[in-house]
Amino acid sequence: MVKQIMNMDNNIITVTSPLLPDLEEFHALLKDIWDRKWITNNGTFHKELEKALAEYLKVPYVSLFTNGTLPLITALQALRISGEVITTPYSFVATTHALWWNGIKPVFVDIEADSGCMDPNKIEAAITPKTTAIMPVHVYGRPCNISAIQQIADKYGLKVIYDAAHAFGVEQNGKSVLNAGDMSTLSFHATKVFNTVEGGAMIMHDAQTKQRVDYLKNFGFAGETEVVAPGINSKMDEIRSAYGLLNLRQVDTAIEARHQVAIRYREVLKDVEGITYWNDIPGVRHNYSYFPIFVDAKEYGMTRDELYFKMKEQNVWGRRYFYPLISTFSTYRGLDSAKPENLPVATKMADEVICLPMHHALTEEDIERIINCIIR
Ligand code: T4K
Repeated sequence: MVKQIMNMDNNIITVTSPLLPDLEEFHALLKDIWDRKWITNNGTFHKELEKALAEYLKVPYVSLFTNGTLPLITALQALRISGEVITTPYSFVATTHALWWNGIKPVFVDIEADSGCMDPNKIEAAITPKTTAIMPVHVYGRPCNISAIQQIADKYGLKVIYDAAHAFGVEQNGKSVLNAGDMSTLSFHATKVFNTVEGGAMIMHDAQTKQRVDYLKNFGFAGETEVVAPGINSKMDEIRSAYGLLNLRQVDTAIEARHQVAIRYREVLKDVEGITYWNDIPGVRHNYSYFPIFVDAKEYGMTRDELYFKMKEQNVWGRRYFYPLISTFSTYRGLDSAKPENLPVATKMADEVICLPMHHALTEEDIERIINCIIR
């Protein structure tokens, strides 16, 4: 309640702001839905959005979901993953929860300091006879070391499921990172570069797998009377599909606006001692979904939390994504792999990070206010 009241204060700059379709255009599509009286279960707009997304994202098949957590849970079901899965502690908690909901033991490995993604050099030591898959995250939309991860997966006969919740539209050397591994999943939550209010998707390589996933997200129904698996209900409805179709038309403009914000931040922050950030990677089409900075308390003269709360006092609401590490939460901290000494890079990153406000609607004035909180 408090949060809601505070959010209405226009003076607050939040970490993100949703990309909203034009209301009149949305109304026109709602009228179509009202006329058709077909409001969910693989309707016209649902089919159109799957097709449009496959084209935009340069991927062969897309299956829409009702959020970004259920495709993770369903991908593990579809590939019949069990036992242990190697994953990263540096993510949103949904990544690891998806394993837990499938009765799978997460095995955490450390991350790379220059990307925040799973460190491929740490994977082999974590493999046991029970390991069946690797679940990395393209965190903040920065691509994982896809080829190194695939080499290990091939050597040990493991599946790879990418949590690509942050990687909408990210490409490396002209190819979508969403084609990597056996499957990738996306989140279309309000806070993402491309949103359908709530929503998500799974990307797969072949029609047969799409068919199976489409059964799984519809209770396992493979026809009117046949149920082939204990599926779940995670279908996207027509209203959010229509909203998504409209947002897809403006997402490139939004990504370019985010890019300009990143350029401004980098121009100024390069001269601030004790604050570091990442540059763009040559050959990568970034989506600028987040702008993490890292605070070296000694050099900067202030801890990350001191800066975070100082910003908050001035109504600049960055976020400490991803602090605390997933491995420190009560569900997971008892695992051997969750020990902080196993995860030194992730522990340090979680202690130093602040994601600065980053969205398409930030004004020059907003950016000045944000920067002025950081430069002393
Ligand atoms: N995997 C990864 C790697 C993920 O990051 C996520 C989700 C998932 C899987 C699961 O996908 P979903 O099942 O969620 O589709 C947010 C999001 O709820 C979550 O989707 C996201 N990752 C995570 C990183 O962040 P919160 O609790 O930090 O969001 P919240 O409500 O505090 O919003 C942040 C700011 O955004 C607000 O201060 C203001 C702004 N905002 C937010 C909403 C919801 C708006 O301006 N309007 C809005 O409607 O979790």
